[in-house]
Amino acid sequence: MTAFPDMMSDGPKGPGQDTSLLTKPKAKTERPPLYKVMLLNDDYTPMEFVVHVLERFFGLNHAQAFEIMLTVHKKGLAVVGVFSFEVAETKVAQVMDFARRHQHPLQCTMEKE
Ligand code: TYC
Repeated sequence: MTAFPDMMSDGPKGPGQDTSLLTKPKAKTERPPLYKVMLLNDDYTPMEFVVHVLERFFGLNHAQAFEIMLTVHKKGLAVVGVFSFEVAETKVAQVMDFARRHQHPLQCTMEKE
């Protein structure tokens, strides 16, 4: 103890000095994993159908959709977007369902980035 309160370390706290209700900063801030959604080539699905799929489910304009379709056609597959797990899963399901309903063998898959 000292006669001078200013010099004590455990005296009453001034404004902004009471940290008892503050949560500790997180040690790590991990971002959720991302998933690549890919389209696979086949010999039967019409090119225009693939372009339509890319416009409809991936929000691509016609030129972008055509370019990605051609990449898949030539290289066998291409990444068409990168999403959270749930969004990727939904896109894959939408594309697979749409292709099946139109009786095209188009395949769409996802893979952790
Ligand atoms: N190879 C198909 C054709 O020649 C076109 C195609 C492109 C199919 C992309 C699937 O993901 C695909 N008609």
